[in-house]
Amino acid sequence: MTSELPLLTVERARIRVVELPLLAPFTTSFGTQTVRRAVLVELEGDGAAGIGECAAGIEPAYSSETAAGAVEVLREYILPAVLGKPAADPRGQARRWAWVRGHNMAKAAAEMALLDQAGHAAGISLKAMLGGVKDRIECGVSIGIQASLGATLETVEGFLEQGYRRIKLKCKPGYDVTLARAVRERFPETPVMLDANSAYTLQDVAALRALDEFGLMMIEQPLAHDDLLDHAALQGQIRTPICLDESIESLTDLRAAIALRSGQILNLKAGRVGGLLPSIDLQATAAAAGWPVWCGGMLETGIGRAANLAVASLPGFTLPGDTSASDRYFERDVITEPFRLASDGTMAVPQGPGLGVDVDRERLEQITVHQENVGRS
Ligand code: OSB
Ligand code: MG
Repeated sequence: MTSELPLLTVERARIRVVELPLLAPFTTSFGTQTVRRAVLVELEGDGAAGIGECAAGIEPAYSSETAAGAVEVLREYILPAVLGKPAADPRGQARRWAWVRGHNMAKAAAEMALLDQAGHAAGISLKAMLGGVKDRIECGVSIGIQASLGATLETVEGFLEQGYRRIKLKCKPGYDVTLARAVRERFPETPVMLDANSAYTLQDVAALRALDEFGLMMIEQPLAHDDLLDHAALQGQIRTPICLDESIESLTDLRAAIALRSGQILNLKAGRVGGLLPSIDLQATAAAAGWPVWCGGMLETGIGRAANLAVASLPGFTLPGDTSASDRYFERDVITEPFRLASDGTMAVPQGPGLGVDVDRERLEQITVHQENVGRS
């Protein structure tokens, strides 16, 4: 955190669950998603309000966290740790729930709301609070497994026409080499990568080595979420750089991955590592080790997307991320000004106070499926 942030109290806290239908189903090696269910945290105190979005999905498939679990942990432990307590800056507030083991995505949602509140109180952007250095972010797009190779190629073409600078394709055992070959033949120059979401084991090394000939930028999370040793063994046998996603839930994980050479690139998602403030340390540590970093995504609404763009403006983030425009996901986002991709494939980092987005209250009410006040409020 570069700037001094105001000491604030949290006087009121609310948890809200929203469901925003996706424009198209999103299929990975672990399942298909048709809706983004997001837990939102709304905070108020000292005349300033903040909102944060939780990355957790409906099922514990990508991570052990779920939206329903996040609601419980926020209600019972995380929000009571700060509600009505003496004023503190966001880092000080976050320390109050550090005793809670795990639940990084729930913590990150509360932290995002605190930072938004502090930004509103101080009149500074999240980008400035985090120490961001860029005003525009290069954007890639993450494409789910489609019904056919033909449909995949058409989808890729559509996104390239919009300007996206990097294509990420979800893959799984048996749907990898044919996919990479077809995309390479049709788009020989396009930066392309695959994301396996932990679908392989070391038994699959032949198929993974066969991917080497396609000049992929990287393969994301080929092996189990907790297997840094096998990732290191695999990286020793393939040329394609391994990018870690699910494996890295803390700075400790990242330091181990660097020491073991379990990969070469980091997909950084603030939710996965417990917040935006911890993300500052991870991107600096990755940069010091020569690991490029890029900002991942969890199909966030415009609220979480604003935070992703802010963190992606930090100096360690040197590759295009999964920071796609609102219209890649939703018919109508939950913010008044949806995020739009410029024809050069970049998106602007919000400059206004806090997250720098205005929530579309009418849309928010429309998509709310549950809400509750926390504590006495
Ligand atoms: O593995 O990066 C992933 C979405 C949900 C869960 C996990 C992942 C993803 C994506 C989509 O790849 C990224 C995005 O566009 O938000
Ligand atoms: Mg991934």
